[in-house]
Amino acid sequence: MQRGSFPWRHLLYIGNSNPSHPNLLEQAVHHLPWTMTDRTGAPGHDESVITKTRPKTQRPPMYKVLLLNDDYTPMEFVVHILERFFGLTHAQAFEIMLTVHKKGLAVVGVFSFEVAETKVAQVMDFARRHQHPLQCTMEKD
Ligand code: TYC
Repeated sequence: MQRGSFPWRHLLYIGNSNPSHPNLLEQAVHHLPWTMTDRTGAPGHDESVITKTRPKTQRPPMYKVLLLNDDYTPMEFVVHILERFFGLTHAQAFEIMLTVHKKGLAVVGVFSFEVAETKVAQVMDFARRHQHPLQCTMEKD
């Protein structure tokens, strides 16, 4: 684009960076003791202070949802709960139910606090409404 032939030629000129013809912006910057990003030598500048920041993102704490064994809740009821509230296939649900039955408890899933809390409440409420003593709890991962 020919810069000389437009009313906004000065803007174009400032933005142009031809090494053999330093543009207006470069010339102006050379008269400054520092730029906006380089404040070396500026009042208040202290080279002994570490100014680099490390962006630190924290992952939310996670919670295990545990299912406990008892002698009375029917196996198929537990399998149904695992399918319904934890999105497990019948085979996965059956396997976890058997683990609880044999070992006394099992981790059903790991979730954020709010999701774990909701799952525990759903299981406990469903079991209570069907008059089964099934217990479900959560603990920090
Ligand atoms: N132990 C129960 C029974 O023999 C089955 C059962 C499995 C109950 C898992 C609770 O979380 C449980 N009928």
